[in-house]
Amino acid sequence: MKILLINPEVPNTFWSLKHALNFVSKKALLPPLGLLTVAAMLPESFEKKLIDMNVTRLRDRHLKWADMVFLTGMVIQKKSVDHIIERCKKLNVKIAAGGPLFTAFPEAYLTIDHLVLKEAEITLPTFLKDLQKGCPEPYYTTRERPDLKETPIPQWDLINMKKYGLMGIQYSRGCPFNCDFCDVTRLFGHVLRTKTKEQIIAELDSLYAAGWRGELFFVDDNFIGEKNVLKKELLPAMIQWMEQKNNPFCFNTQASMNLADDDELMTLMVRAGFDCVFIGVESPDETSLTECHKTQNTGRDLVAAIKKIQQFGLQVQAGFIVGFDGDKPGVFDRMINLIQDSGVVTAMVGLLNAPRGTNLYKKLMSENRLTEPPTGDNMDCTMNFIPRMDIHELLGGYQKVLNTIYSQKYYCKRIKTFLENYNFADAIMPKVRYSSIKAFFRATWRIGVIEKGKFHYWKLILWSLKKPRRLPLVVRFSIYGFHFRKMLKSIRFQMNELAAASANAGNSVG
Ligand code: B12
Ligand code: SF4
Repeated sequence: MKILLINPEVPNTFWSLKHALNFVSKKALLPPLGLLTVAAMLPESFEKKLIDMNVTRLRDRHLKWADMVFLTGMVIQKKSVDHIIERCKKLNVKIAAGGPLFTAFPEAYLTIDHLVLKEAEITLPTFLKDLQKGCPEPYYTTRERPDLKETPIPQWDLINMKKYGLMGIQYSRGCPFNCDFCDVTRLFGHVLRTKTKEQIIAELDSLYAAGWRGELFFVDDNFIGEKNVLKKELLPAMIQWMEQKNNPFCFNTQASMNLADDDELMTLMVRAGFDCVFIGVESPDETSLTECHKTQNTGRDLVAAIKKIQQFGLQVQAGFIVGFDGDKPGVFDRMINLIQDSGVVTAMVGLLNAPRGTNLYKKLMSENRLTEPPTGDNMDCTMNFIPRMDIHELLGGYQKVLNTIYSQKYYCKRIKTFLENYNFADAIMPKVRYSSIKAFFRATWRIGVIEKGKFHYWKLILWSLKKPRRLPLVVRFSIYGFHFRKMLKSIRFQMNELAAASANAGNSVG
């Protein structure tokens, strides 16, 4: 049987880093790890091809080759998903679809031949059995959550690694916390399920053998959900592996703020090669943090906690949200101060949205405040509910935060704040490669010669030369900044349209 696995196109967003990837001649940030994992679960007798539409064009000849298309998707890929479904229908190619979009909105895709929902480790084997018997059902789902000990190594040979900025690896699923806007716990549960250290070492070996060097993203939603196992088992094994192989990788991941409370864990993570963590900081205000049950962030000095993590050798990227019921007009300035003072260079500020099934969604439904389904992009100026704050005030404040933190002046100031606090001593830094040198020259031309405000770039470069270890990070941040400024331009445009639309429709935003 011939299976064509398709990852639909993702629009250009703050998270896609598309403008930044151009500097290093990469097409996409990460490969579709879900599809690569699913591919590895298929029988060996199946022929497989994978088209990631973010790096390769999907042609009719690809579809005609296939006996069945295996389609994945996030909500943000909806437009491309709809287009693929239409093309498959025209060419009479059957589809089996799975992944977060279909699991969250199955009723919107009942015309698809086979929905294989939730985690494939459970639903896929039943589907495959039925398929081989010649009687596959239209709908497969489960209430169970699989043990990750059975999850295979992703099938790397289906992609061209050179097209991607990072490779992905997954250690755990689930998160013990209960933030009310987050659908990770609805998708993957509160009980953390992990792979064994042997599985992770085998995955590292497989990536190494496939020729990958450089950055690896642990895609876990909260890598530190089970600290003791990390400290006793996984991290020591990774430290040993990295030493043996002469540090071929550096790692980044997502973690909760309580990382700052555990010096031993931070030390071990840095020794293992972690140099960056993404943390959901969300809000400078205790009331808003309490409102959304972000208990791990309450009752602490957030700036001090972030700085402490940086001092251990981990860059902190962070997510922030405005639009909580408890947000007062002063929240915007407090958020700018928090971001600037803590030196979070990559700060992702979004408008609150309520994904379906979350506690926030249920609360808003009971208050009759839900509008349209979320678009899946928390930075496209849409909300799927009516906020408490006046919409113009909220959008104006949001715009002010974005305009300020991504302005060259504030952005460069933040880079300095971060680098002055960051401990390089123990960090395993990404090795300088040919592509980094090329990126430096491209950045110098694009940001240092062509772009407005170039003196900020040159000031920063000259400043970094006092301590040359800072230079690669300064160049990298400058390239990210270029992407953020480009995205901001399109957001401004959407903002204006949205403000006009909401003026016509009273206070609601959809
Ligand atoms: C890595 C990641 C990214 C990466 C890239 C993802 C990529 N190229 O695949 C980056 C950082 C770019 C990213 C970005 C975003 N992401 Co993201 N991301 C993740 C994350 C953390 C891990 C995904 C992953 O690799 N998992 C590991 C694999 C093995 O699991 P999986 O993909 O779920 O696949 C399993 C099943 O779903 C299923 N399956 C998947 N596909 C298929 C297909 C078939 C045919 C079958 C049978 C089964 C199947 O089987 C697999 C094995 O069990 C998830 C959260 C999570 N825990 O999954 C969020 C998540 C997928 N992201 C999400 C969102 C919202 C975003 C953003 C839109 C955020 C934003 N607000 O802007 C952006 C935008 C995208 C962009 N412009 O690039 C949401 C999606 C929600 C939804 N219902 O669609 C998630 C679930 C997190 C969340 N709850 O908020 N993301
Ligand atoms: S800590 Fe992160 S992953 Fe866990 S529930 Fe909160 S937002 Fe979701």
